[in-house]
Formats: sequence, structure tokens, C-alpha cells
Amino acid sequence: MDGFKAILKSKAAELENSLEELMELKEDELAPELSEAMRYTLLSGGKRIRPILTLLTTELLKGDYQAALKSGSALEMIHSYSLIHDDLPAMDDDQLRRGKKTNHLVFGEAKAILAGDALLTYAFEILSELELEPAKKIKIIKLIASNSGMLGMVGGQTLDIDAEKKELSLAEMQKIHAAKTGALIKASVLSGVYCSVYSRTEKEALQKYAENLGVLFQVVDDLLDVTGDTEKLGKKVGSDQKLDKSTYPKLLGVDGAREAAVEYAKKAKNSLAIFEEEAEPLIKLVDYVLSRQH
Ligand code: GRG
Repeated sequence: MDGFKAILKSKAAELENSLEELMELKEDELAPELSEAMRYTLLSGGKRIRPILTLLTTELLKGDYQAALKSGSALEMIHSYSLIHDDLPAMDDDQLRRGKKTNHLVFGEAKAILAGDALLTYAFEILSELELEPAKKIKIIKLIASNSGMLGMVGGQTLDIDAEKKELSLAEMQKIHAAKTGALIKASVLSGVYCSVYSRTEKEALQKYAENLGVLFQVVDDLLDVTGDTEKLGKKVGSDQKLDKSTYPKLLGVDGAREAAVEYAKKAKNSLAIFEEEAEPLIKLVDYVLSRQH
């Protein structure tokens, strides 16, 4: 295994432990089936890209790693909630996620909605307990709330639903993706910044990195929907095959979308020039996102 793959694996294992511990703190106290539904998606083998971004950013800036681990765990809970709700019949109506039955097919729609709600609210409880100076803690809470809420992920999801069956321009589609997918990725990087001591230049560089990585992530996701492996395609067996949706391959062609992905990867990497070789893990993460197969 090359060095970066080993880093990814060990970070994912740290996060797995952190999420497991956080769930153990609460489960069985009130409604065991609710925690079972929360665990089902939270601990079902996601790539953990968002919290890994928080950890790598914090390491780059030599910040508070424990706070980053907690913030990253909270971000992963929010991501898991969004996936559970996104798969519901009222939204994408998907039957498979990560090769397993979607949450609502196992626990029923009502429990799946509640599991998502509980993951979202638990995330903010965890953030409220961060051992950081109060001003930093509030900054992180506000950052994550605003990027996951009405002007971030939830707003983007709303626009995305409204855009179904509409022909979008590239700019309109990018605006939706920046909110739906990009905002949480930006919040993941900036949480790492706020767990650290940073200069304005460093923050701006990392924000630019995150913005380009967010678009790259979405372009690759769209490409995998067209060309991807069976796991990714397996997710699309629901009633919505997303054929009516505007995607990068639809607007730019598959080759055009691939070129765009390479371009955003380049921009993300170039944003980190000021950090020189210390940014290597974040740079390798760009290549990982560019070449991911699911
Ligand atoms: C329901 C409020 C609400 C929001 C849903 C995240 C989202 C918004 C929808 C998911 C649909 C989708 C395919 C979005 C594109 C990018 C994306 C978020 C992919 C899934 O994230 P990964 O690849 O998943 O990080 P893993 O399984 O690795 O955790």
C-alpha cells in the first residue's frame, strides 16, 4: 500500500472509533431501534472524505487534533443524515446505498426520517462540547450550521429538486452543486482551519482549495453515474434514474466532463502552493477524489 493510502486507512479507522464511541455514549438510553437506524447508515463504510479533510487541514496548520476528530465526526453525522433523507421516497427514492438496502427499506420511512433528524441534532450537541475556546467553538458551530442549512446543503437540495426535468445552464447547475455538495466540503476544510491558529492568507488558500475540490467531487460523482462501477450504478435502481437531470457529462459530454475534472483538480492543488510540501496529503486527496471508482 502506498503511503497516502495508509494515511487514508488510518484516518478512516480513527473516525470509525470516534463515531462508534459517540454512539455508545447515547444508545439504548431511550429508543434502541432509533440508534440502530442511526448506526446502520453512519457506520456502513463511507469514504469519510469530509472528516478526513478536517483532520488533514488541522494537521497542516498544527491545530487541535482532538477537536478536529470531534468536529469531523459531527460533519460525518450530518452527511449521513443527508444521505438517509436523500434516499427517501419523497426525494430520490433509492433502494441501495453503499451496496446495502437504504435506511427506510430496513427501518421504515418514519424511523429513517427520525434517524436523520437525530444524527443532525446529535452533531450539534457534539460540537457544543468541543474543548476549544468559546469564540472558536461558536465559529465552528455557525460555520457548520450555515453550510448545512438553508443557504447550504438543504438549500441546494431544494434547488436540485426544483431543477428536475429542467434544462439548466452550466452556471445554474454549478450554483446548485456549490450549495448541495460543495458547502459541506467547504465546512469540513474550514472546521480544520478553525481548530487551528491561522493567517488570513492560509484561510483563503484553504477555502479556495475546498471550493475547487467540491466542484471536482461533483463532476466525478456525475461521471461515475455514467461510467462508474456496479456499486455506484447499483444505487440507481430506484424509480429515479436521474436521466432528466442536468449533469456535467450531459452538459459537457463525457470527455468534456473529464477535462473539467482535471482542470478543477489542478486549481485545487495550485491553491495550496503557499504551504509547499507540507500540503502533500491534501494534494494527494485531490488525486484520490479524481480517480475514485465509487
Ligand atoms: C436531504 C438535506 C438533504 C440533502 C441531500 C448529500 C445530498 C444532499 C445528496 C446526496 C446525493 C448525491 C449523489 C450528491 C452528490 C455528491 C455526494 C454527496 C455523494 C455522496 O457522498 P460520498 O461519495 O459518500 O462522500 P460516502 O458513501 O463515501 O459517504
